[in-house]
Amino acid sequence: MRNSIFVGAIAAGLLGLAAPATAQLNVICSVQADWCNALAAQFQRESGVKVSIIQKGSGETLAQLQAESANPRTDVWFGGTHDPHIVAAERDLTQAHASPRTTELHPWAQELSRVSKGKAHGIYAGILGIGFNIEIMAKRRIPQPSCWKDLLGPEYKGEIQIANPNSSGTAYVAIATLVQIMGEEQAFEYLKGLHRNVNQYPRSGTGPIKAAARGETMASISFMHDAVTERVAGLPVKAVAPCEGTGYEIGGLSIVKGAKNLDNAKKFVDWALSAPGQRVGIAARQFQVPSNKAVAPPPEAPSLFATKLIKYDLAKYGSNDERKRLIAKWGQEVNSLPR
Ligand code: S7P
Repeated sequence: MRNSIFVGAIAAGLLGLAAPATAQLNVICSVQADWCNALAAQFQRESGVKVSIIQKGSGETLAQLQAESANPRTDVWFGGTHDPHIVAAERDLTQAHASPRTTELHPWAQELSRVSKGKAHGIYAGILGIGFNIEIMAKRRIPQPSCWKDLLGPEYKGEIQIANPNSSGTAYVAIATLVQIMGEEQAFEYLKGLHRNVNQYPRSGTGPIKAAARGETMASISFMHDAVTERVAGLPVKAVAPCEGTGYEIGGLSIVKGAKNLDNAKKFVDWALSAPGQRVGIAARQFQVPSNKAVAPPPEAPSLFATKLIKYDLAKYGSNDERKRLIAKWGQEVNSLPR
């Protein structure tokens, strides 16, 4: 999706974001298209800055920022899971920004700024869960899953989707979560068992829940808020937080090092972290938990408090070496196995 809508200088000046008519901002956006489009349109309207926005998953965005690092074409990376944002910070692909909005954020979001040395800002939180198509399960008289271990049962043979961690931040959060819950050896045994039941590892983290919603797969490993998006659209899906506990993402927001439109990038980040900026996601019917304390989560959003959450080790699992090692190990020991 490439969206390039210019709203003229008439609107410029709202909220003190006035900019010259030629002002530009190039954003890569790793949330769903509705939210990306709404962000671009509203920031343009309020600031007069012409926003060019491309939607791309988290792992793919990290690869793009690396590829263009000698001559960056991107100014801001909005959304996507925390680990690749932390890796980008460590590889010096992004730059620190002391946003005046940081103190308005929940402690879990400020933790991302701390670990990334001020380069990545937390914009939302999302809980990892198991998604499933309730109609298929009811028709086959299969009990709804409630634990990670349920997905190893023979009734799930060829019925599960999880994205490919080489391209998807969601899938990497799943691997890192299982390692933190079970220990590495057990987690890889689990992933090998799961592999026998997987029908596909799609590129994008949201692909599996969309497939479950359409009845193309019975179950998925997905962020729970993405299941809510499908459900409010009228599709027969549900998601549960597994009984053994689960992990979560902190959606990141980073300014690219060497950004050609640095002042606009800073304005965008400060606006996106503000309460009005965060309400754009809610208006676009997205159900992550907003990081600004002044913004109440939408009532349908899965609650961070009602879930048995692990204390995700951002520094360890967001480090370049650990992420690379776990993804390579998954490729060699899990994805290479026959199904
Ligand atoms: O917007 C939905 C969402 O689940 O998508 C992002 C996710 O990282 C998609 O990218 P990947 O393809 O890399 O998994 C999440 O950050 C976000 O909550």
